[in-house]
Amino acid sequence: MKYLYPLLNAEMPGREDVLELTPNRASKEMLEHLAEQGVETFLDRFEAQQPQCGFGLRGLCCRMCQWGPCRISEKAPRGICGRDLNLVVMSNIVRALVAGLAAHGRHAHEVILTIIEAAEGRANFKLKGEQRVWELAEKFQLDTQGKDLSAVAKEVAFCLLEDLGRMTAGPMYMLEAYAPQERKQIWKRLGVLPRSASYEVMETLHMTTLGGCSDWTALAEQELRSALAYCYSTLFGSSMATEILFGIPKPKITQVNYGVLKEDHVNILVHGHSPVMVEKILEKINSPEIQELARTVGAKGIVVGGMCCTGDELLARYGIPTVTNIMGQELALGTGAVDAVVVDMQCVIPGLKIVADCFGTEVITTCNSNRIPGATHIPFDAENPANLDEDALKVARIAVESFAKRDRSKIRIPQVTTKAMAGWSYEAIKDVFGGTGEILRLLREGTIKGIVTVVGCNTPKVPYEYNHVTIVRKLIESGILVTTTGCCSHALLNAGLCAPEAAEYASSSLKELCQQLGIPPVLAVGGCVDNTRTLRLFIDLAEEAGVSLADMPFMFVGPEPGNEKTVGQGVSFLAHGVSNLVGFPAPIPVPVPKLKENAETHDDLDPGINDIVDFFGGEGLYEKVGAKVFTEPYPKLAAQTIRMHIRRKRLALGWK
Ligand code: BF8
Repeated sequence: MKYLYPLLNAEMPGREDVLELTPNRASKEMLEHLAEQGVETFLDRFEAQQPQCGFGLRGLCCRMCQWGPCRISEKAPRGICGRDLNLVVMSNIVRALVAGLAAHGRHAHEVILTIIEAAEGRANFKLKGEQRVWELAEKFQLDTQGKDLSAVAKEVAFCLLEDLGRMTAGPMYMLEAYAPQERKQIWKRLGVLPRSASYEVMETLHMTTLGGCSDWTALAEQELRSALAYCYSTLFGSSMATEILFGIPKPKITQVNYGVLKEDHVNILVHGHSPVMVEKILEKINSPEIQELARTVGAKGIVVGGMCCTGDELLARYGIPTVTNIMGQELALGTGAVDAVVVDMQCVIPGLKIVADCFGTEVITTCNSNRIPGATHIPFDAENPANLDEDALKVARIAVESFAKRDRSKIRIPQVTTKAMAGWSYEAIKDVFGGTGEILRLLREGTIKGIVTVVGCNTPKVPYEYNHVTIVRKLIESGILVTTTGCCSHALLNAGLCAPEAAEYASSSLKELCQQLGIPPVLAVGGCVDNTRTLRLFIDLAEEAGVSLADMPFMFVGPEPGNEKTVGQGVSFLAHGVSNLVGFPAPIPVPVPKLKENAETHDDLDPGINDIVDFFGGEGLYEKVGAKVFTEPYPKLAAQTIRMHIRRKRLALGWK
C-alpha cells in the first residue's frame, strides 16, 4: 500500500494497488484505458490530494462557526469557543448522519408525493403495489371501509409524509408499525424516540451550532434519535412507497457488468436514486416510437444499463442489467459507448461530466437538486407531474438521437458479462426459504451460521471493490448468508457472487441449501433504502426466536464507507442491537497505543483511548443498545472479526 497513515493504524492504496487488487477485470481494463487516454478519474484526484489532512481524517476539525476553523490537538485541546475533542468529533458525526438523513428524506419525499399525484389521477402511474397499500393501512390502523385502493394509498402516503415532517411530539407511524416491542421499550427508556426526519435534522443542526449543546453524551443520544428517524421515515418510507408505486420485486436472472453495453446499440445509462421519472423513461424507451427511432439513427436496438441505486431498483424490479457503482461511473463512460447518461439525485459525482465531455456522452439531469453545468436539464417535479410523459419521451428521444452524434473511434467495451439473480424483496426471501420459522430452524441447526448484510459505498481509501468481494467470499465460505444493497451489491453482482452458481464458493451446508433452493448465497435486495428489507427479516427472526435482536447472529458490514448516508444506515442497525463492522476508520481519533512517559517496560502502554471511541467501539453504546462498532481495514481480518462475532452470538444462544 502506498500511503501510510499511522495515526489511523491504516494505509491507503496507490494506483498500482488498485490495479492489482480490484476484483473486476472490466474495471481494471477501464482504469488502464483511461490512464492511457489521459482522461482524469478519481484515482488521479485521490493521488493529488495526498497526504490527506490528519485532522479531517480523525474528525478533529471544527467548521461549525466562523470563529474557526479550529483543530483539536495536544497543543490546542479546545476550539476557540471552548469545544473539546469529544464535542467536535461527536458533532461532526451527527452532522454527517443528518446530511445523509436529508438525502434519503428528499428521496422519500419525491416518491411519496408521486403516490398522492397518482392516486389523484394527476401523475400517469397505476399503483402496482396493492398488497403493500393494504398492509400499511392496516398497520397504521386507518379506516378503509368502503374506500378504493387510490383513496387508501393517498391516506397511507399522508401518514408517510407526516413521518417525514412532523414538528410536534407524537409517535411515528412506521416506527410504531414495524419496530420490535423490546426495542421500543429500550428507546423509550433512553429517551431517543424521534418526532420526524425534518425535526431531527433541524434539532441536530441546532444542537451543534456555535454555543449550542456542550454535552457530547446528549449529542450521542441525538445521534440515536436521528438514526431512528432516518430508519423509519426515510428508509422504510422510500422503500415501501416505491413498492406501492411500482410493486414488490421478485427474483429474476439477468446479466450484469460492463459487457452488457453493445457497440451497435444505443446505450443509455440510468444513474442516481429516485426510481420515479426513470420508470417513465423506461416505458418510453420500450415504446414502438423510440424503438423505431433507434433503427432510424442506425442502431440495432437500445441497451439500458443501471448505475448505483437507480440501477439496483431497476435490476430488482425488471432485471435491467446493472453496470457499476459510484466509483465506476467514470469508468462506464470511459467505454466511449454510452450515448446518454440520465441522472436523478445523489452519488452523481462532478467527475462524471469531465469524462462525459471527453467521449461526447450526453448528460441529462432530471432533478432540480442535482444540476450539472453543461448538461441537458429536463426536471421532474413530483407536485407538477402533468408533463411527465412528454418529458420522459423527450429524454428518451435525446438519448437515442445522441447515437448518431457520437465519436465511434473511441469505443472500448470490456467484454465481461456476469450472470446474476436479483430482486430479493423481504417477501421473496421469506417465500424461497418457506417462511421465517424455516429460516430460524436453519440458523439454529447451523446450516446457516448467521446472516450478515454487507452494504454501502466505495471509497478510494481501500482498493476498489476489493474489501467488498474479499469479505463476502470469506463469509459465505464460513456458512454465513449475505444480503447486500447499494454500491457493494454492484461489486458482488459483477463478481458473480449473486448468481446461483456462487453456491460453489459457500460452506458445504450453505452450498447444499442454496443448490436445493436454486438461490445464491448472496442476496441482492435492492438499493440502499432497501436495507429495510434485511432489517425486517432480522426483526422477524429475533421475534420468532423469542430473543432480543442484540442476541442474534447478525451483523451490518460497510467495507468501503463513503457517503454521509451510510452513517445513518449503520447507526440504524446499531440502535436495533445489530453490531457494525466498518472497513475503514471513521473520522474518529483512532486509539493508537504508545509507551507512557517514563515507561519501564514495553507493556507500560497508554492505550490512547478517548471517550468517543469508547462509546462506539467499547462499552458506551453497547450498554445502551447491545451493539458496537468494529473497525478493520484489512478484509481478511475483517471477515475473521465478523465470524468471531457470529460465533460468540451462537454460543451465547446455545446454538452450535
Ligand atoms: O445510496 S452505496 S455511494 S449509490 S450512498 Fe451512493 Fe453509497 Fe453507492 Fe446509493 Ni448508498
